[in-house]
Formats: sequence, structure tokens, C-alpha cells
Amino acid sequence: MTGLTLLYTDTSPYARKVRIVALEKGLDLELQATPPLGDPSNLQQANPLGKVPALVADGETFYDSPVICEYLDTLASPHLIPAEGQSRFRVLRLQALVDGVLDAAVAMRIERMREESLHWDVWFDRYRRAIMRSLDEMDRRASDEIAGRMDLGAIGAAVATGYLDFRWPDIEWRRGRPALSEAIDALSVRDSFKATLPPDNA
Ligand SMILES: N[C@@H](CCC(=O)N[C@@H](CS)C(=O)NCC(=O)O)C(=O)O
Repeated sequence: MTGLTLLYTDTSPYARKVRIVALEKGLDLELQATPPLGDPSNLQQANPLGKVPALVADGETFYDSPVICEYLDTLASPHLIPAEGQSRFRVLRLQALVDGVLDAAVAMRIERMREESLHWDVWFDRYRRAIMRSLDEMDRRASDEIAGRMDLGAIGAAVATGYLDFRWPDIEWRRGRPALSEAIDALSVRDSFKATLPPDNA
């Protein structure tokens, strides 16, 4: 296999998901720190959307994080996305839910980076409500789809809640969600999760 280079930042939760997948599978990723907001040309060449993560592999580039994870899953065991059947679509559905939580949490952050007179509470509150409903759904699904599992859905759930701890601790995602909280605690002791935590000071 040729080299795998990941354009990433250490604060991007989408990139963290990819890095955890690679670590769990024992795949060696060359990490290339590429802050997207500086519009670096190598990132725009790899991904015209100008977003991280982007993977350069085998003379091809891949984006976005679900596609990169699916690609990595073909390269080595253990497989983190079931090949077929209902279990495959449960994992992909959970990934869609938790990536949606990330999309809303990132959008809330962008919204609050605007100067105060431009804050738009209607959208901010809408994103926040979507996150709350999705966390409730994750809690309902936790015992069947997260607890004791090592697949892309469970990884994504841990990454999404980790990002809320990092950027939006006031959401208190654990409050009233004991099943989700317990399932995430059990996953978080793994080396792959500990090695990819966002920096303290970002
Ligand atoms: N759906 C994408 C989302 C990637 C994304 O939004 N990345 C952010 C960093 S966390 C980014 O690069 N933002 C720069 C921009 O939007 O221009 C994925 O799953 O990879």
C-alpha cells in the first residue's frame, strides 16, 4: 500500500473521527497540519471545498470524513462498517446523526464568531435544539448501538460528545442521558481516543 497523508487540524472533530479509525485499524497516517481558514492551495487542490479532513492516497484524494472512513475501512481489519444488512444501515444512520450534531455545533461556533451586533439567535437556537433532540436520540440508542461496540457509529458518537465538551460544555450533554454517558465513558479509555483529544488551549 502507498502512503496515506491526512490534511487535518487537531481541533477538527471530523478529522479526529478519521484519525481514530486509522489508529483502531493500525493504519499509519502521515498527518499534515492544514488550517483551512488560511485557504492553503494544497488543501484546495485536494478538496475544492477547502475543508479538512482530506486524504491523499494512491494518487487520489478523498473527502469528506464519511468517505475517507469508508475508504480506510477497505484497507485493513477490524472492519468498522458492517458490509451489509440492517447493521450496516444502523451504523451509517448513527454516523449521519452524530455528524449532524457536529455540523450544528460547528455552525453555532461560526455564528458566535460574528461580532455581537450580527448574532442571529433564531439560527443559533435552532441549531442548539437540533443538538438536544439528537443527543436524546443517541441516549435512546446507546444501549443497542453504542455501548460495548467498536464501529464507525460508536466512534462518531464519542467524537461528537467530545467536541461538545471541547466547544460547548454549557450544553451539558450528559445531563439526563445516563445510558449515553456510560457508553461514551467506556469508549473514551481507548488509546485511539486519548491520543486524538483536542488541545487544551485551542
Ligand atoms: N462534512 C465534512 C465537514 C468538514 C468540515 O466542516 N471541516 C471544517 C473544520 S472542522 C472546515 O474545514 N471548515 C473550513 C470551511 O468550512 O471553509 C466532513 O465530514 O469532513
